[in-house]
Amino acid sequence: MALLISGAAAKQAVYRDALLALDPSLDIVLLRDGVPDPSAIDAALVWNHPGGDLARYPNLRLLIAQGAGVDGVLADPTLPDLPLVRLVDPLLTSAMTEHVLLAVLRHHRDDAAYRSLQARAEWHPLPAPVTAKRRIAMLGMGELGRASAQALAALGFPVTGWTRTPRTCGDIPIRAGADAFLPLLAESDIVVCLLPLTDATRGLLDHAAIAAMPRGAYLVNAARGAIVHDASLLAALDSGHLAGAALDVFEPEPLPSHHAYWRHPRVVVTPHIASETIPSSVAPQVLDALRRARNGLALVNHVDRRSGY
Ligand code: NDP
Ligand code: OXD
Repeated sequence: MALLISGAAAKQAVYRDALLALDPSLDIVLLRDGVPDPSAIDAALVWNHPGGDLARYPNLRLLIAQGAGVDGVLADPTLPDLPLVRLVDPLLTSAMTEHVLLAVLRHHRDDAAYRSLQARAEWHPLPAPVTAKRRIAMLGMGELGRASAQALAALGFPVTGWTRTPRTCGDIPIRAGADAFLPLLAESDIVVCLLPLTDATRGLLDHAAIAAMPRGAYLVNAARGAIVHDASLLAALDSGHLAGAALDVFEPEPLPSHHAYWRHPRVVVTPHIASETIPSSVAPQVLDALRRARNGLALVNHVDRRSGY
């Protein structure tokens, strides 16, 4: 049986090489090269897989997403009802923590203001920011949100997490459920979004949510673009209700060149680079998933398709 790999053409080969380095006996087919025998495919390692294609492999038994978020995989209406696992990787987590720290600290330490002062050669110290008074809401306290929340708390920021189900995370308080959402936003100076995109989170950061944030608050979205209602965010930035936003993810991607975010003075745009999956780092868990599925063992990081993450 063979593993099918999709995704960006060049990356398909990088995944293949990383997997073969661990197990040269693997039979691997790259989607970019065509699939001579669809019945030979029993597992697929997928990203941006062409819609409808996964329904044409009669012996497919396992889907592995090439990332942490599975919204793209689940978006295919013809996706076969098969076990889906996602990646949880220390390098993915630490890269996201770096991204979140950078975005938060850039705002917290008035970096935009100092850059424009420098551009005018003006020596003008601003009031020192008080870390202990900058309240941060971490929306999503999963693999990525927890690590970012812990790193921010270690710097002295008061961090509160938000989850779907009640959770604990050391000393970091967590509020759960829809009723806790707006009250948490109302008392947060920085909101970091690390939620999965699901039916429940699509458009969650809408006009009402953004209006609930205090005047001068800041938004960091490194989750998925469709969680934010763009027109509401732009209106809040234009009016000065929000001080700014650091956005790594958009709907659609790539962000069209005419989009207002690109040139907005209060927006920092990055091209979905907060945390990239590194094939050599995740290859052992891909192999493990494959072995488990082929031997009928319980899967790790198995996605609950009802909740969508
Ligand atoms: P996890 O599945 O580990 O965690 C998701 C968290 O979100 C959990 O705490 C979960 O709550 C919470 N959550 C889910 N739905 C809701 C809801 N309706 N209300 C409140 N809380 C909710 O995900 P990861 O931390 O691994 O990844 C998060 C997302 O980050 C990914 O789905 C992906 O979209 C994005 N991502 C972005 C990258 C980038 O480069 N920009 C890179 C990698 C991922 P509970 O604990 O109760 O289950
Ligand atoms: C992911 C991503 O979900 O890269 O892993 O966005």
